[in-house]
Amino acid sequence: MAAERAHRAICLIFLLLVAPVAAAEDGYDLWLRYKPVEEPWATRYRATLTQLVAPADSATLPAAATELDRGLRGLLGTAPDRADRVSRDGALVVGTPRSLPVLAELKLQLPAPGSQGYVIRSATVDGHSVLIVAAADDIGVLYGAFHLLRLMQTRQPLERLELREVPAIQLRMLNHWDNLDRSVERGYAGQSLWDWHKLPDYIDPRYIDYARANASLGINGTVLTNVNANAVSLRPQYLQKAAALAGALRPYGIRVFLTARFAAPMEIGGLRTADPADQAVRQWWEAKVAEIYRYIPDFGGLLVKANSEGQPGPQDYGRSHADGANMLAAALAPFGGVVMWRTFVYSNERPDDRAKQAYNEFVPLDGQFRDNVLLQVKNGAIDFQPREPFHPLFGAMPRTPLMMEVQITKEYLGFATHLAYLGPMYEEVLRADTYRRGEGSTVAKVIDGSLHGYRRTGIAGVANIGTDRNWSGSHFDQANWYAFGRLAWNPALSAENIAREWVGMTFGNAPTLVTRVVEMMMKSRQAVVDYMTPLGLHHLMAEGHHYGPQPWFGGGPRIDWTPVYFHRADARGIGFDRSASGSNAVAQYAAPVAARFGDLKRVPEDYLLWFHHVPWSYRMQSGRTLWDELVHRYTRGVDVVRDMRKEWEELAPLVDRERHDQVATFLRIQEHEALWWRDACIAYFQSISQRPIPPGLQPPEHPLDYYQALEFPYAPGH
Ligand code: BDP
Repeated sequence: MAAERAHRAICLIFLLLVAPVAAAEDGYDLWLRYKPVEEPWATRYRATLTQLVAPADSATLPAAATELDRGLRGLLGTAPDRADRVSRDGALVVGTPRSLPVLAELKLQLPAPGSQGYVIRSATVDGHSVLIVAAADDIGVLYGAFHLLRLMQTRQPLERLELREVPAIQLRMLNHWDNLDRSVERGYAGQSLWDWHKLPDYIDPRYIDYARANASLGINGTVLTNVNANAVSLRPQYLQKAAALAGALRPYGIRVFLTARFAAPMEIGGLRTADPADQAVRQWWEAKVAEIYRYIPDFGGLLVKANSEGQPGPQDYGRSHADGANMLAAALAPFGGVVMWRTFVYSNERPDDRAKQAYNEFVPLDGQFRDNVLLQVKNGAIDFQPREPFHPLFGAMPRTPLMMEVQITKEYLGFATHLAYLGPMYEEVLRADTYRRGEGSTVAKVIDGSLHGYRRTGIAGVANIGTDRNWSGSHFDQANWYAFGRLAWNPALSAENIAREWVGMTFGNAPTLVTRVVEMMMKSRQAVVDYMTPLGLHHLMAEGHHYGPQPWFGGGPRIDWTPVYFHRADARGIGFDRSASGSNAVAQYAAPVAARFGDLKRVPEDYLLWFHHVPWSYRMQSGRTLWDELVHRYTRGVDVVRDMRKEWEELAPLVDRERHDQVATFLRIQEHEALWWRDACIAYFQSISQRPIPPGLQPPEHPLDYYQALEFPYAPGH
C-alpha cells in the first residue's frame, strides 16, 4: 500500500516535472521556441548582450522589447538588464532615432522611412562596444529584433555585424479562406483562428502569437475572410469584430484586409443592382468603405474574387473587371486603401482552354486600372497544382501591378499529412524567366516591381493556419508558412537555406539533424509531383474535395473541372496539347519561352504533358518510352516517401518524442496514400495505354474498379 502510494507520488512528481517540457514541444511555439543555447555559443552571446537599452514609447517598440526579453530569457537563461542608456560593453541598443537620441547621433544610414527595413550592426557608444538594432520606423525595429533572435536561434556570430535589410515587396500578405462559421475552405488545420462569435470582446491570446509569428517573418497584412466572400462580413456587427482583430495585430505591423462580395450592395444594402456603372451602387460602396475606416483607421483594403466560379461580378452587368475594380478603388483611394483583384477567372460558357482565359481576359485591360489596384495572379494558370509552369500573365501587363498568390495550404499536395516542403515550388516560380524584357526577366522581378517599375507590389499566400495546436495541421507544414514569409521578404533567398534556418529553429541545430531533415524536405515536393501528377500531368485529384486520385472522372457540372479534360489520355497517348497544333496556350508566353514550351523536343520534361499530347511510345531522355517513364516516375515518388520514413526513424534520438511520433505517423499515412495514388493512376492509365508494367516494377495492388469504388464523402476542407 505504502509502496503503491510512494509510486504514485513519484509518478506525479515525474509528470509535473516532465509535462511542461513535453507540452512545449507540441508545435505551438512554431519557430519561436527560444530553447537554451548550448556552449560555447551561450557564453559568447552573453558577452555580446549584457544590457538592453530599448525604449517603449509606442505600441510596437514594447512588442520588440518584450520579444527580446522573452527570447533572450529562453535562449540564455536570463535576459540582460534593462537600462535607459548605454553604460557597459555589450549593450544591445534597440530603437528608432526618434525614440533613442543616441541612435540619431550615430548617423546610421537607415533604410528610408516607410521601407520597413532596418539595420543590425556593431558600433561604439560612449566608448562602449554595442550592438544596434535600428530602423526609421517602429516596425523595422520589431523586424530587426526578430532577425537578431533568429541569428542566435541558428547559432550565427553576433560580433562585427553589418546587416541591412529592406523587404523587396511591399504587401506581404496572408489570405485566410476562413468563413464566418469558422470553417476554413481548403483548411486542414482545424477551425478558423478567428472566433467571430466571441469577438469583439474576447481577444484570444492566440491572435497575439499569430501576430508574433507573422512579424518574425515580416508578413504585414492579413485578409481575414474567404475569397468566396460573404457580404455579412461587411455589416457593422462584423466590422466591429474585425476592428478588434486589427487592434490586436496592429502593434505587430499587420494590417487587416477583408474580402468584398461584389453583390453586397444588393445582399446587405437593399439595392436592386450591383452594377458598377450605377450611381447608387458607387455611393453604397463609398459609404461602406468610409464606414470601414471609421472602425479600422488603418484598414488595408479589399480582396475580390469576381466572375469566377460562380461569384458575382461586373460582367453580370456587361462591365469589365477594370470597371468593377476601379469602382472599389475609387472608394478606397481617399483612405489609402488598395484593391487586390484576382485574375483567377474562367468561363464555362466559352469552352476555351481554361489555362488561357485569365490572360485573354486581363491583358487587354492593361493600363485601365486605377493606381490603387493590384491584380492578384496565381503562380500558375490552372490552380495550385503540385507543379505548374509560371502564369503567362507575369510580365505581360507592364502597366498594371501584378502580385502573386501561392497556396501555403496543401489542397493539391496531400493536405496536412503529406510532408511536402513548398519552398522549392515557390523558388521555382520566382526564378522562372518570363523573357518579357530579355533574359533575366524573372517572375520575382515582375512582382517586386523592378521589371516594369510598378509603384505597388505584393505577394499573397493562402494560409494553412487553424486552431490545431500546431497551427498548420502538421509540424512540417509550419515550414511552408515560414518559407512563404521569408521569400515574401526576399524572393532571392534559397529554399534550401530557408529550410536550414527553419529546422534549426524548429527542431534544433545538431548538424546531422539539420543536414538530414533539410535533405528530406528538399526532395519532398518532387516526390509528391511524382506520385500524383508526374511529367506535367495536372488536376487528377478527386472531384470536389480533391482528396486522392480520380483520373477517370469526367462527369460533374463542368468538363474543365475534371481530370479527363486535363490529361486527355487515349489509345494514342496522353497530355494536353497546348502547342500551336492544339489550344496554342504557349503563344501567351514571350517568344523564347513559347518556342521552348511549344517544341516537343525542347520542352522541359517536367512540363511535357502540360503542353503536349504525346504518344505512349515516345522516347524520353532516359531512353524509356513515355509509358515506362510514367510508371517509373510514379514508382520513384513512392520510393522517396519510403526513404523519408526510414530517414525519419533514424533521427528519432535527435527529435523530441511527441513531434517525432506525429511526423512518423503522418509519413506512414503518406506512404500509404502515395502508393494508392501510384497504383490507382497506373491502373487507370494502363486501361487506356494497354501496355505492360515495365519489368521489375510492381503492378498495382488492386484492379482499377477497386480504386474507382472508393469514396470519401467527408474529406476535410470542402
Ligand atoms: C481552388 C479551390 C477553391 C477556391 C479557388 C479560388 O478549390 O476552393 O475557391 O481555388 O482560388 O483551388 O478561388
